Amino acid sequence: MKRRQFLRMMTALGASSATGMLLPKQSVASEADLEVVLAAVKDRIPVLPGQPTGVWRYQGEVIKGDPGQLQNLPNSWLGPTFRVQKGQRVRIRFRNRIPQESIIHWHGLHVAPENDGHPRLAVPSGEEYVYDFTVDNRAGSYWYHPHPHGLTGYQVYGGMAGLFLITDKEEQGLGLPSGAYDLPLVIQDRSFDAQNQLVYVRSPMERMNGFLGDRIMLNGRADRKVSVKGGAYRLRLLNGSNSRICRLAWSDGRMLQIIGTDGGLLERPLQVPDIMLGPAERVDLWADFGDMRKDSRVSLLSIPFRSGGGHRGMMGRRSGLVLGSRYELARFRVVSRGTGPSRPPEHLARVEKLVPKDAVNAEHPKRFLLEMRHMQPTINGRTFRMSEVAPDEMVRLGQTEIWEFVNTGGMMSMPHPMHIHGLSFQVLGRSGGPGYRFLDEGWKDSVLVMPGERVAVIMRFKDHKGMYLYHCHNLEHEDLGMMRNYLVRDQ
Ligand SMILES: [Cu+2]
Repeated sequence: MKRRQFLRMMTALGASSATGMLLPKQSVASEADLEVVLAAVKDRIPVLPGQPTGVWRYQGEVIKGDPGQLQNLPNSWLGPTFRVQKGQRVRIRFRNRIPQESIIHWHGLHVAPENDGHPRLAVPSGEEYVYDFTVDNRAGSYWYHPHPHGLTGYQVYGGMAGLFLITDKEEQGLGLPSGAYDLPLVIQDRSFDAQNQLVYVRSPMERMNGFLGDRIMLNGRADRKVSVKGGAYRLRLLNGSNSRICRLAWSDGRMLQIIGTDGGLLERPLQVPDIMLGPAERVDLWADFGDMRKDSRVSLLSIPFRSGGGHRGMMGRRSGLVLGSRYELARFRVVSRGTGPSRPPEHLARVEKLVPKDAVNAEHPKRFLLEMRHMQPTINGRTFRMSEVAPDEMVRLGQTEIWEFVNTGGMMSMPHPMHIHGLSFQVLGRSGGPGYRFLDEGWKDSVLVMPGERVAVIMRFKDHKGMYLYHCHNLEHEDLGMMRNYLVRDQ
C-alpha cells in the first residue's frame, strides 16, 4: 500500500469512527437510490453587469441514480436543487474544497444526528463527509446549508445553500402544478462593492442586529423578473436571507393562496392578504396567472411592518433596503394567453394534529427566554458550547413536549426566527406580539418570534436518539452563539 493511500484510508477510518458510520471510502455496491457528490467550491459567476462575483457554492454530480433528481441552476450561486421521493435512500458525499471547515445541515429533515450537520462534525478543507439516510419527511420544500460554528452566516452569505424538494404519493395524487409550473423562488439579500464583490458584516453593530443587504436577489441572481405562462403555478418561496424578514403580499391586492409551509402541504388552502416570512421559513403559494392578459405584470412585494425594539431603529439604516419598508421581491410577466382562472384542490393533505394533552409537560411547558445581554443574544441566558446540554435541554425518545419561546422585549429586543433541528413541530399559539399574520400553519421547523412575543410549539421526539440543535436562524445571532444543543435520550 502506498503511503498516500494509507493516509487516505486512515482519514476515512477516523471520519467513520467519529460519526459512527462504517462506510467504505469507495462504495463498490452502494445501496442508495441516489448517490451524489456535493462539493463546496470557490467560484466566480456573472451576477451584475461587469466583473464576475466571487462566491462559495455547492456543485453537485449524480454518481448513482437518476441524473434528473439533481437540477443545476445556471448563472446562480445556489447549489443544485434535489428532487427526491419519500422513502428513497440517498448518499451524499460532501467534499469540502473551500478554505474553511464546513458541514452541511439538511434543514427540516428528520434524520439521525450523524446526518444532521452538527458543528462538531465539521470537516476541514480538503476532507469529505458522507451522509447516508432514507428520506422520511412528508412532501415539502426543504433546503440545505452549511453549519460550522461561527462561520455559518459567512458561508451561507457567500452562496452556500440549495433546495431539497421532497415529493410523496399523497402529493402526487393531487395533480398540483408541476414541471415548469412548479417554481422555486429563493429570496436573499446581498450587498456588493464597486467591483461587484459581496460585502458582509462591517461592524459589531451589524453583527449584533443581523446583516441586511441592500438589494434583493432571486434564486441566486440579480434578475428578479420571472416569465410565466397564463396558468396556475406552485411557487415555493424560501426566505434564504441571513436576517431579513419579509411581509409577503401581491402588488395588485389579490389574496395569497397558501398551500404549504415548512414541512409540506396544509390540509386546506389558506387565503390571507399578507404573511410574515422569517429567515429559513418556506411558504408554498398557489399563484393563478390564468385570468391575466398577455404581457401584464404582477409583483410579490414585502410590505411595511414594524420589527420593534432596537431592531427597528437600527436595522437597515445603512442599507438601501430598510427592514419593514416596501419593496419588490419578484416581478412576474405573463408571456402567453391565459387558460382561465383556476383554484387549488379544496383538500390538500392529511395533517396529523399534535395536541397539548399528548405532551408530557402540558402543565409546565419548557420556557426558553430569548434575550440580548450586553450585546450578546442568549437563550435562557446561555450561549452555545459544542457538547453542552443543560437539564432542561434533555428530552426522552418517543415523548411529546411543549416548548415556549419568549422574546423578552424591551429597548434592545429583536425578532428571533427560531429553528429546531431533526424534526417538524406545530405552533400552538402566540401572544404579546405585533399581531401580524405569521406562518403558523401545518408542520414547521422554523418560527418567527417577534419582540415581546411568546410562541408555544409542540413536537414529538421520535426515531432518533442523540444530540441536535435549536437556535436562532438570524445567522449572525446563531454565529454569536444564540444556539444550544438538546439531547434525545432513551425512554
Ligand atoms: Cu436571533
